[in-house]
Amino acid sequence: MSQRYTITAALPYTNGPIHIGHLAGVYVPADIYARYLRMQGKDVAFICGSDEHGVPITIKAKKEGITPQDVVDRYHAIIKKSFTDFGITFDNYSRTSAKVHHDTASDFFKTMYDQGKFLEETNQQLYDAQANQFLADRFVIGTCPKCGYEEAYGDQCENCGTSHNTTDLINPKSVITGAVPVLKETKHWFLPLDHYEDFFKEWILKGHKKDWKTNVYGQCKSWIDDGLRPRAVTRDLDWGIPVPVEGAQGKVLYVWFDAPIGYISSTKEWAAREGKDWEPYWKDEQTKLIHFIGKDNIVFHCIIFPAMLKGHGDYILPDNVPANEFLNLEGRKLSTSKNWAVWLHEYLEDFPEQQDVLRYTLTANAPETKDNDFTWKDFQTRNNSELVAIFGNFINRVAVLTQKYYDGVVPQPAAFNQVDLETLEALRAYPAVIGSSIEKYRFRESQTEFMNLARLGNKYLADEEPWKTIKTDAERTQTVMYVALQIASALAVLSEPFLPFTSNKLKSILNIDAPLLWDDIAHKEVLLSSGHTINKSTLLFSKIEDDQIQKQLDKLEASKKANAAEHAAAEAQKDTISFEDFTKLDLRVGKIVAAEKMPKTKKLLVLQVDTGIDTRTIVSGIAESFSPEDIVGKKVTVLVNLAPRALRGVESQGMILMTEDKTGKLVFVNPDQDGVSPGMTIN
Ligand code: B3M
Ligand code: ZN
Repeated sequence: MSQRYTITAALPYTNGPIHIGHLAGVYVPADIYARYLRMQGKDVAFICGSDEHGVPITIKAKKEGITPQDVVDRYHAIIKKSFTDFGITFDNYSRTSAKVHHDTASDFFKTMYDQGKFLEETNQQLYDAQANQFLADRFVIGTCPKCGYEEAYGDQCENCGTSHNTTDLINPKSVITGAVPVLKETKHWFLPLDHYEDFFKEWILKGHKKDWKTNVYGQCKSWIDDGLRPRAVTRDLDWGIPVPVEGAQGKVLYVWFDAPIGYISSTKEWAAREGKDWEPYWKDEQTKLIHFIGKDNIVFHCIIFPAMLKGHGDYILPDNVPANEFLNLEGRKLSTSKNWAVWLHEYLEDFPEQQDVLRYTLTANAPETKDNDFTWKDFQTRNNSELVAIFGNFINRVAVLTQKYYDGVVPQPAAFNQVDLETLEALRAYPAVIGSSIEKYRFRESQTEFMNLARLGNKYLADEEPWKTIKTDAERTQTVMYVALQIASALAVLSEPFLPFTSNKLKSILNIDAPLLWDDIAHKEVLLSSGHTINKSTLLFSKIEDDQIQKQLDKLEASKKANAAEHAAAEAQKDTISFEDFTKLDLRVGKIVAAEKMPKTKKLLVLQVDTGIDTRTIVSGIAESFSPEDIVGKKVTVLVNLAPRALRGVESQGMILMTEDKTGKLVFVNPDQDGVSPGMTIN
């Protein structure tokens, strides 16, 4: 029996399409891994599906005046198509609104409930009295109790990754109405994580989990060291899976309780379709369960879901959880709501049939050990200088010369010289080298090794120069072309996990139709036999031009602007003030007559401002948006009677009124200019 693997990839929320961050962090690495294992002849179930419950979906539905089901139907279709388009080879892609999932999650809860694995507690939860609704999870934002981030969600802080209860938030605010929530009693079921502390110490801290990635192990350790607390696994909401016990009307399972069970239900759906038994994939101790996720999902996959699996009792635990850090885009955090993203469906409109270029760039820059940046310039360079210039160039030369010299027939080699033997020997080492990096979840490294094989081919041809020897030494040329064709066919096979579309193209150029396994490259005496005929060459990759890149940068610029305008309206109004309060402010037009950087600071400029009353010093935190020479001579709005205060030893005698567009750029208050829109706060 070959080793069995259950590979899961985080179930994407169906409240929007997916972007490059999703692909880079989760789906491409998971797909490389799954494809590689299949090529190793392993028994693989690669499982995913849409996560269709949870508050963000209901918020989106409310905003658009449609039902949550409408929202999930729309995005489930778009997301599923993106995965297919990018060659992500899930064995099954399900959805958590499917009946099999509702049944599986209900049963799971019921089994734990019947075994007394939950605490039932009535306590106070945040309630929005205006909206008549409890504020679960993302219905509330406030200050993170751990890191102080002011826009933390009720269930999790996106800044530090901590997951908490809504009542832990400092200064909570309802997302629905903006109201300050009140406390109201309600009953819920809690998973007593504290009861599992010893288990986690044993399993993660003392166990073999030290071989988990350091970011993953570190987060788990910090959680366990902080002490685990009970977590509510039910919610007062009307969208989700009804809590399947008496006295739970109007309550549903917490989305993070039902979603990971989605992996199990998706496996069931797959097995039923394929006529297989799903149970060994989740219950046989020999099966390796691997969860591919982003770093914000670590606690759910390493603590909460394992506690559920353990509490339930029938299931295996994850062998590894190779979570990635985040990908940024052109220096900024990717964001669905701010439309700061490269959407997969849009990418394909602009770069049709160039899925592999994106897969390649995302793997080359994968945020494996730290957050990483995607830039369009780098994308272009990776394509033009690596895929086109190295891999594509090598294949093109091999294919064209084989056609030209031998009418496409693989020639008979003569005796191999030392270089040939070393080259063939080096070639045979690649499957193990690439594979070993993949097995360690080091996908960047594995792809670099793969490209080293293409480099090897390129160098071999450049050194042996068959285009020269053809004039003088027919036998030598045959040998060189034969060796080069062996390298080309190894590339066709070993590229499959990374560049699946290219792999297919190359296999068809080389006319390879027998499925070659990974290790065949190391062990088969001959990969492409003499006498075999290859097909006409087509280019594997094409150059990406500057104007194509500029178009993408322009798109991002436009989204910055649109977003600034949209965001402006969002901030809630402050408390009403009296007219008297207002007249206390002495606002004047001033003119900046001199400006210089405050030494040893990044943000501060020291300005001399002519206020009409006097020329005074004002220290302003605008140095990251303006340089001194940009602003001398500018007329600005000044609050002149603000109490003076010393900044870095310089007394500031007033304040220049500024606003900030959503891209973080400060602008002077002059409402009639680009980038300024209604609702922006002046301060
Ligand atoms: N739906 C993905 C996210 O946090 C979340 C994953 C569920 S995996 C069970 O974007
Ligand atoms: Zn935080």
